[in-house]
Amino acid sequence: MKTTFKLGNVEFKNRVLVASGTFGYGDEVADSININGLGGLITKSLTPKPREGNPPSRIVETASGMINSIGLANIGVEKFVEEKLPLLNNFDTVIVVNVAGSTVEEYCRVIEKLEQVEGIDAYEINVSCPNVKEGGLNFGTNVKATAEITKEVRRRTMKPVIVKLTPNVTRVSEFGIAAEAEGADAVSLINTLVGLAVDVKTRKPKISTVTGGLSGPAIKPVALAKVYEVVQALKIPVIGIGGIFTVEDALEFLIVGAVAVQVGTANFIDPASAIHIAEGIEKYCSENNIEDVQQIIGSLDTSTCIPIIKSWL
Ligand code: RRO
Repeated sequence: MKTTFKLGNVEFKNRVLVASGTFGYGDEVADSININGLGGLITKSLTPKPREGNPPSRIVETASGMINSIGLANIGVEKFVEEKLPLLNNFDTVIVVNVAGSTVEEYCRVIEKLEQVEGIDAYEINVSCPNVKEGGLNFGTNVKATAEITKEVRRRTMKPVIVKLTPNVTRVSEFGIAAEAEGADAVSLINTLVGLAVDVKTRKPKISTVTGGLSGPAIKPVALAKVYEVVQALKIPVIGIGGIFTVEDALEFLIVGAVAVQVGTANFIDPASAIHIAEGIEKYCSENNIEDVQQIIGSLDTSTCIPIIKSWL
């Protein structure tokens, strides 16, 4: 049974990665789960300098998901290289560093620093953080800025570049097309949807920044529709993210056309979720006489449907 896939020269052992911001830098769970069972590990977003992030409350649970407003809290690229990367290099899985910044120049500084060290396989460029004033969504909701960041990052590395897209736009495929045109190797989506929760006793927002990013099972159907849209519009691979908790959830994204998936919010309940899902995909394939997971990808049968939206662009 073949479970592997490649992005550029990088081979992933299976199709299930852990999403940025839901797995720290891997060190906190390294003793309790088998990290080598992951298709890949994506770090929390790194910026040139450490960031404290937003004040509390910055996480709240909702009926079928959670809202976060972490505000890009991270240890900064230098501390990551000194203190976290050596541990990550002990693992036999693909290491993807998620990169963020307030300006194009900041993204470039992170890449330039990381290009000087060994042990990083690929980059995910976060143009989609919903919770910071500068950068983040400002880039991710502006096609030109998305193109510019992709172009500048591409000039600085030969490693695979994955651009992570926000769903908080009208037509997400326009952003995918811009990233593809500037040399991205893949896109990943969706980042969180802007959400709001209110405490009716105090009549205050439950999150210090009023709104935050909604994730979890609530967003899966939105994510599937956005992935479907982008798969139709792009030639480069699409990585699906959004409320994946079960093997079936992951299979839905693969069937719609994602080459791989990322498990996010589920890690807060069980950090081994992605490993169980990867094992479950393998089981599904062997039970259905599928020799290569690739055979499932894009196998969605719409022949009996009348698509409401036929052309996305
Ligand atoms: O740190 C955050 O608040 C955050 C980020 Br960078 C992101 O990309 N998505 C999200 O939901 N939260």
